Amino acid sequence: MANLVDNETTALVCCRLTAAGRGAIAVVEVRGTGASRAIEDVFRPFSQRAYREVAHRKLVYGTWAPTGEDVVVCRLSSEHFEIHCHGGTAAVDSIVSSLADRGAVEGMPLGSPDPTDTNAWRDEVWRTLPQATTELTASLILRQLSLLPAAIEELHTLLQDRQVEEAMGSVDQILTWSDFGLSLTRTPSVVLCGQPNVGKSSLINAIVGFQRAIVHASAGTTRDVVSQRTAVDGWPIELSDTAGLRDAESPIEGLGIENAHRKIEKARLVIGVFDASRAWNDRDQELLDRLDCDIVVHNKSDRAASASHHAIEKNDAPRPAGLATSATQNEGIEQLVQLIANKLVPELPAADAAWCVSSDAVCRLRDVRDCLLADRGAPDDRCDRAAQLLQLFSSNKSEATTTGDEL
Ligand SMILES: Nc1nc2c(ncn2[C@@H]2O[C@H](COP(=O)(O)OP(=O)(O)O)[C@@H](O)[C@H]2O)c(=O)[nH]1
Ligand SMILES: [Mg+2]
Repeated sequence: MANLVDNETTALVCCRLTAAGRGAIAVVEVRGTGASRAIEDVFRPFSQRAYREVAHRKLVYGTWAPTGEDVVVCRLSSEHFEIHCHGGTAAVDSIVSSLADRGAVEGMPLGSPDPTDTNAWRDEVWRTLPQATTELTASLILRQLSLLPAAIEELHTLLQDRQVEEAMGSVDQILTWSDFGLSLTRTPSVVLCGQPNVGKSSLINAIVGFQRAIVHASAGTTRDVVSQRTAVDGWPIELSDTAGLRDAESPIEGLGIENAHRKIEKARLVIGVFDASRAWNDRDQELLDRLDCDIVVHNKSDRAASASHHAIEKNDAPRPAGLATSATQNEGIEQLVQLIANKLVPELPAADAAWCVSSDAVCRLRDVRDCLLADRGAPDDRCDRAAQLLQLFSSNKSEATTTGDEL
């Protein structure tokens, strides 16, 4: 993080450095002339020492007087601070509001693009950035800081030159990857399901690397949906373990199975887990047919040899294709992680492709597209209207709620 130059008079600005409600801890930055006075006014260090005596870059634990919240404050330079507080939106809102009471205006973080050079398309990207939860998604969003405004500028030139077809092509190109862009700030749900005791909880634990879900040899151990946010190959996911799908033996287990079905219905990716240590049976087949799995996993592969031998002897139905894993031996887990990542993001946009990362920007471009497509008016007029629409968003986003029809 860049520092402010001491003794330079600058506007008092505060900003939220972390995405709303995403983490356990949130960070608010305050900088500019008067920042130290504002902090000293509201921050009470537990050490009882006056805050102005604390050395730069030292973390100081104390109370935010207006709310009584515990916070940690770090002075980065004379008039530049970071306040680390509870991650919930209420704590952040109250800190921002008490800073506003002391004259701070909410702005962009230090190091963000030049605030005098306003560009709504770039600012949208910048504002979306804190919502990225992994380095990979953040770096992909960051790329659009320059690519999207450049593509919009090119589009604007095409519209001014009244090249309808080319402008249309350019809009479509940006919109093509915009669903991907929007997905970078979302966390898709990936659900593991299957019969009891096949190793679903063990697989979840092997993937996340710690004992998130209870594992036990008795069937019906997992009764509720147990979820954990993690990342596969850099892509954020919410991984959920579910109750084993069978005829419930108790009302509580029945409720867990209902929850599992609800979770499966809403999931972006469903992983069906089967037991490779047993022969493939009718119940497995019935579940496979019912679940519409994106990935089929045959777990307990460490004990698969005896099962296949048994199957040949008994002439059992052949096991369908799927990934062999052993949660207890940690085999096939990396391949499973890779497979999840490939299913979620089968293709990446070209490194120089421009796309939107916020729904506001997508809506605006769709308006521009509708404007160009309109079957009324001469092509030149449509271009002019579309250019105006683009300009409205670019110059003042808040005014840009008018539709193409209103222009
Ligand atoms: N041999 C072997 N046992 C496993 C494997 N995965 C899980 N188990 C065992 O199978 C039992 C049920 O596992 P659990 O993860 O609770 O299954 P769930 O009911 O599907 O969640 C436990 O005793 C686990 O130790 C595996 O890959 N190999
Ligand atoms: Mg379980």
